[in-house]
Amino acid sequence: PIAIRREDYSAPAYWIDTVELTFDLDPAKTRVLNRMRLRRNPEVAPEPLRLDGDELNLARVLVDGQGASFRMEADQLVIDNLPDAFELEIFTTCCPIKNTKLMGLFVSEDTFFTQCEAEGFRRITYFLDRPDVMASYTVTLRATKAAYPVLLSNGNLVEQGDLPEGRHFAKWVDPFRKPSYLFALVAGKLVAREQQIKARNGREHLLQVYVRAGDLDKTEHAMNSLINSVLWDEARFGLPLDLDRFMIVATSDFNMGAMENKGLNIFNTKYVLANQATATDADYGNIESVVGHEYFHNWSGDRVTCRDWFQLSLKEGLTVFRDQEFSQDLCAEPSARAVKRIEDVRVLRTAQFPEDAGPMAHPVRPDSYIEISNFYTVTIYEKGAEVVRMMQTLVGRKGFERGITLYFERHDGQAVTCDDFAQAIADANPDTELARLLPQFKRWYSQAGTPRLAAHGVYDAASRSYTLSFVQSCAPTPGQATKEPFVIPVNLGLLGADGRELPVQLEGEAEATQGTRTLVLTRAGEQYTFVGLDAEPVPSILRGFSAPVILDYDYGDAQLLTLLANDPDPFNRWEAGQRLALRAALRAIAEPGVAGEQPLGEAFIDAMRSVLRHPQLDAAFKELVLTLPSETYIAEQLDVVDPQRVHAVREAMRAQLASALFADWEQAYEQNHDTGAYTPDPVSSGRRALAGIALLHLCLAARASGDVVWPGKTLQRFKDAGNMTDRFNALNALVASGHALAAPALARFHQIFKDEALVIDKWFSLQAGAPDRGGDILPLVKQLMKHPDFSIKNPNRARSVIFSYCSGNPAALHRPDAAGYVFWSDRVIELDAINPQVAARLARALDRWSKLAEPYRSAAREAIARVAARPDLSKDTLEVVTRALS
Ligand code: B3K
Ligand code: ZN
Repeated sequence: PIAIRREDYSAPAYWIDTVELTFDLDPAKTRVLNRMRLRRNPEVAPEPLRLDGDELNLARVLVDGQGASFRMEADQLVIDNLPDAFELEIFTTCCPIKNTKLMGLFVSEDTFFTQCEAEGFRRITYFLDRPDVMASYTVTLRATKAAYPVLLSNGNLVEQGDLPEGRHFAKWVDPFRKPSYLFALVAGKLVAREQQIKARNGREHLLQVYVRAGDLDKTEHAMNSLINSVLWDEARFGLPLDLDRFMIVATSDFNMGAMENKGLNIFNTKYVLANQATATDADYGNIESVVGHEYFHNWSGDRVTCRDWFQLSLKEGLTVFRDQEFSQDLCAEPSARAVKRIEDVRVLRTAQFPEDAGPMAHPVRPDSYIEISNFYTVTIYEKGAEVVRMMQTLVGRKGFERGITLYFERHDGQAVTCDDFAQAIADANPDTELARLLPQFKRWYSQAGTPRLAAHGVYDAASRSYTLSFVQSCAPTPGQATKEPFVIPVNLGLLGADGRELPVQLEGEAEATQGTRTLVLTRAGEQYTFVGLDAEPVPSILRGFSAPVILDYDYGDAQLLTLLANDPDPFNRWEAGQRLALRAALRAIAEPGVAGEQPLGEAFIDAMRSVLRHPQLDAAFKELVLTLPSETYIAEQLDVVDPQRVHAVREAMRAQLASALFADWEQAYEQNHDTGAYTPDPVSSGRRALAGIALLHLCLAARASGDVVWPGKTLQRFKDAGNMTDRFNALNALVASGHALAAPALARFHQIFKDEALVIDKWFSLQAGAPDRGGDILPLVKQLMKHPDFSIKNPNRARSVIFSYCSGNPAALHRPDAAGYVFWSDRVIELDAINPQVAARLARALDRWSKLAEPYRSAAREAIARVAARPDLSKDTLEVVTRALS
C-alpha cells in the first residue's frame, strides 16, 4: 500500500455541482442511480476524470445521455476526452447485507444506514470522494413500505408518496452544498421523539430523535442535550441552526461514536439511549458531549469543512474544544467546570500522551497516511482541542469568540486548512501574543510528540526574589528527529508556605497582580524573576493544564501537600495529589520488598483523609482526588515496564487506602449514598461517584479483614438501587474486590437486563476488565466469547469483551506465558476479515511493546510480527502493525 502525502495535495481536475441520487433499497441488491453535473476545473491542467469506487458492481455509464467509453484502473473509473461541462450518469449496485465493514451502505437490525466519513461514499457510487468537492444533493429513496416505513436523507423532505407493489418513495433536498463524506440515508422501522423549538433568533425548527420502537423511553436526555446544544452555540458563538429540521438516528452497529452528516446525524445507540435504570451518570455525560459534538460540527465541519484529510483536526480538534466548553458552560458551579477539565486532561494524558510517545505518533496535522481511518486519533481530537484551547488562553475568551466569528465569515461554504483557522483567530486579535507568535505557535500543528517542560525555582532571601527557570524539550518521533521550541502558555500562581495565594510581581513591573498570570514561553530555556517575596513561595505551575506538556518540577513532598490542601486552582490541587501518589508508586515499583507492599506514607494517607472529610470540597472533586493514577499512566512514567509489578503496586496502594481510611470511607458512604430522586446533574452524580468509590474501598478492606458486613450491604445496595449508577457501582465493588458475592450478583444483573444490549455490554466489559488474580481473566474472556449473547460482528459487543481485556486490562493481558498476546493476535486477524477499522483499533493495544520488560517485550513483538506476516491484511491493520515494528 502507498502512503498519501500532504505535500502532494492538488485541487481536483473536475468539480461536481449537483448530484441526483435514486436508491432502490434492497438488502441483497441495492440499485443506485447517480446523475451528476460536472465541469472541468479551469485552474488545473486537463486530466481524465478519475472517480473513486469500492466494492461496487458497475452497470452503466452515460455522458450527456450517451454510452461512454471508460476504463478501470484499480478501483477507479477513468473517463477520457470529456467536454468542459457535462452530465454524467452512473448506475451501480451494491450488497448492504454483506457489508460487515459498516462503511458505505449497510444493514443493522433490518434498517439501512450509511457511514461515509472518511471514504465510504465510494462504496455507494463512483465519485470524486474527497472533501474539497462540494455539491448540492437531491436524493430519492424507494423501498417496500411495510419493511421500511421511514425514509430519511439530508436536508428537507420535499415529496413523498406510494408506488406500485407496496413500495413508496421519499425525496430529500439538502439546501447546503456538502462534501460526499457528509451524505447519509436511513431507511427502516423507526419511531421518533419530536420537539419543535424556537431559536433565540426566532426561527422554528423541528428536532427529531429516531430509535427502534422499544427505545422511545430512553430518548429524553438526548433530546434535551440537543436543545441545549442549539441554544448554546447561538449564545456563545452566534452560530444558529441553519436547517428547518435536524435529525438524530441511533443504530446498534456502528464503528465509532456518532457521525455529523448534514441534518441527519447517525449515532451509536450508546450515545443516545439512556434512562435511569439502564444508563450511568457517565453515560449521561457522554451523551451530552457527543450530541453536542455532532451538533457543533454543523458549523465546524459541515458549513466549513476540510480541504483534505490531513486537515482533519481543523474540524475535530475545534469541535472537541467546543463540546468541552459546552459541557463546562452547562455546569452551574465553577467547581463542576473544574471537574470536567480534570476528566478531559485525564483522557489526554492516559491516551494521547502514550500515542505521542509511541510508534503511531503523528502531528495534529499529519504529513502522510496509508489509511485515513487510522488517523481518527486522540492526537487529532484531544490534542487538537488543546491547541485550540491554548489559542483561547492567548487571546482571551472574548477575543477567541471574535476569532471564531471571523473564521466563519471568511470561510463559510469552503473547504479549508488548519492554517486558515489559526490565521482567522490571529487576525481577529492583532495585538496579542498569538498574532505576534503565529508561525511559531503553528509548530503545535506540525511537530509531533509531547513537550517536556523542566522547571526549577531558586529563592534569594537577600533580594526577596524568586527565579523560575524553564527548559523545554521534545523527544524525537517517527520521521521527526529534532524539534523547534513550542509556544507554551503557562498559567502560574504563587502560594505561601501557609497556603495563601501571594501577589505576583515580575522584576521590572511597577506593581503586583493578584491571582493567576499567563507566562508565554517561546525559547528552549528562559527565566522569570518574581520580586517582593518574604519567603520561598510554592509555585503553582500550569494551572488548569494550560498547555499539553509534561511538567517536571522537583517539588518537595511538603510543597505538594501545601498545594493539595490549598491551591485555589482545582486542577493543580488535584494534580498535587496525583503527583504524590505517582511518586509513591514509582518508589515502590523501583524498590520491591516490604516498602512495596505498603507504598503509601502516613502524610499522604492523612492528606487523603482531610480531602475525604473536607467540609467544603464537593463530592465529585473528592472522588477524583481519591482515584489513584491509572496503571497505564504509571507505566508511561517508566522506561521499562513490568505490567505485573505496576498492577501489584497499585493494588497495594488501593488496599492501603481502603484499610487506613476505613472509617472515613464509611462516613463518606453514609453521607453520600442517598441522592434522592434521580437526576444526572453534577452535584448528585458527584455524590454517587463518591459513594461508589467509598463502597469499592469498603469491599477492598473487607477482602483483607474478612469482614462480611460491607460486602453484604453492597449486595443489598446492588439489589435495591434505584438507578444504574448505584447498581453498577455496587456490582463493580463486588467484582473488583473479588468477593464471592460477585458471581450471584452478575448472574442476577444479566437476568434483569438480558434484553438491554447496552447494559449487557457493561456486563461483559466489567468482567473482561476486572482485576486479574493469578491469570484468571483470560480464561474468563474466552468463556465470555462463547456466551450466546456474544457476537464479534457487533462493534460494541466486540469492544465490551475483547477491547476491555486487550486495551483496558494491562495486567491480565501481559502474561508471562504470552497467552494474552496470542489471544490478541488471533482476534486482530479474526476481526480484520470482518471489519478492518475495528481490527486496526485493536491492533494498537500493543503500541507500547518496546517499553516492556522481558519476557513480555519479545513475546509481544513476536505476536505483532505474527499479525504483520498474514497475507491479505487490510491496509488499516497493516499500517498499524508495520509502524509498531519499525
Ligand atoms: N466525524 C466522525 C468520525 C468519523 C470516523 C470515520 N472513521 C465523528 C465525529 O468526530 O464527530
Ligand atoms: Zn467530530
